[in-house]
Amino acid sequence: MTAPGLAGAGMTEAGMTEASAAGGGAGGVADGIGGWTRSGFVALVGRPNAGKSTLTNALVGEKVAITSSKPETTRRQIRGIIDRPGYQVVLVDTPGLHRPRTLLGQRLNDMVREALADVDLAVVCLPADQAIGPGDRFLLAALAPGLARVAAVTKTDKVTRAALAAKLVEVDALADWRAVTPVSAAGGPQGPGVAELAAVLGAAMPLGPRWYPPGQATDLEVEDRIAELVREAAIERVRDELPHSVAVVVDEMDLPHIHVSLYVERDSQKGIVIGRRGAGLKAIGSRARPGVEALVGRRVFLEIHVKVAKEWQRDPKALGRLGF
Ligand SMILES: Nc1nc2c(ncn2[C@@H]2O[C@H](COP(=O)(O)OP(=O)(O)OP(=O)(O)O)[C@@H](O)[C@H]2O)c(=O)[nH]1
Ligand SMILES: [Mg+2]
Repeated sequence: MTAPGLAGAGMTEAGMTEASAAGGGAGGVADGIGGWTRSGFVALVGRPNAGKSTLTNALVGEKVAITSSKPETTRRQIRGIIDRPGYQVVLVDTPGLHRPRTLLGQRLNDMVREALADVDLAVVCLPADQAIGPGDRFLLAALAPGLARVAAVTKTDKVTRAALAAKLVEVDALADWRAVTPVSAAGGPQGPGVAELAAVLGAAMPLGPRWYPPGQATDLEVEDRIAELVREAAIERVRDELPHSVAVVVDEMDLPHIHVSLYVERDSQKGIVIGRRGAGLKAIGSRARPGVEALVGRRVFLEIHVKVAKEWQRDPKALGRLGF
């Protein structure tokens, strides 16, 4: 996951000359001492619904990851870039680590482990309004012993000050943290603790180049971001197991027309998504469109076709076709 040209994460000052000779990095924009800044990779991990993607967006200052009240929303590693004077932190938002029920679930957990193998630091997200459970302990045990870790106690707006104070004490005792930071990301970049957390991460990074040019918020292609926005809109409309059954692919961008396939796993689900006289599908399009239009900078027509890919969450071939 690290950028080419350097030996990997955790570069030291002693390695600077050699790294510099190996040539820059994607951005090539430098500041700080000798043209170097603090920069590195940080994985956001935690159980499903812990607030990882909401926090990623708040830290980046732009929506790069979709979010929802339903667990297991994130299905890939999503890089979100914090770029500030003196540092650049490449956040890697990950799927929630969970007990897998399907092949997809196993692959999502594998993605979390892969992300953790290649970062300078892990931010462990622990919701303030939830008790610390076996899932959190499992995750902590899975972190490599030498990996620096910061606890983000998320959703602090959901608890009283007294409950938050008790939670911070409890979290502090859980591991050898670089920092334990309370944060409320629902309000975006201005949310309590967001700027403080960004500064903690920036200061914890090794010296290095900017990996991404200023202004780039994510590594995702625009097609992938559109597919995710459509999936977010679909997840919002459906219940029970159906959010997990939805997968979205952008087939073609022929602006202003964008052709999108929305996959479900069974015929019965197809009917639910389309709704009476297409009302469900129309609602998904209306909900997704503003975000898509903001992304491509013009009016668009989202042409969403609902298709069935039988039991795709359990089928290795179908998973491959859908990019897992
Ligand atoms: N009140 C409040 N809600 C929050 C906050 N952060 C996240 N949420 C809500 O918590 C839910 C889950 O947020 P996500 O950011 O999607 O959580 P996640 O950890 O990325 O979830 P997965 O991708 O499924 O693992 C959403 O309904 C968010 O709106 C917060 O600071 N305050
Ligand atoms: Mg997420």
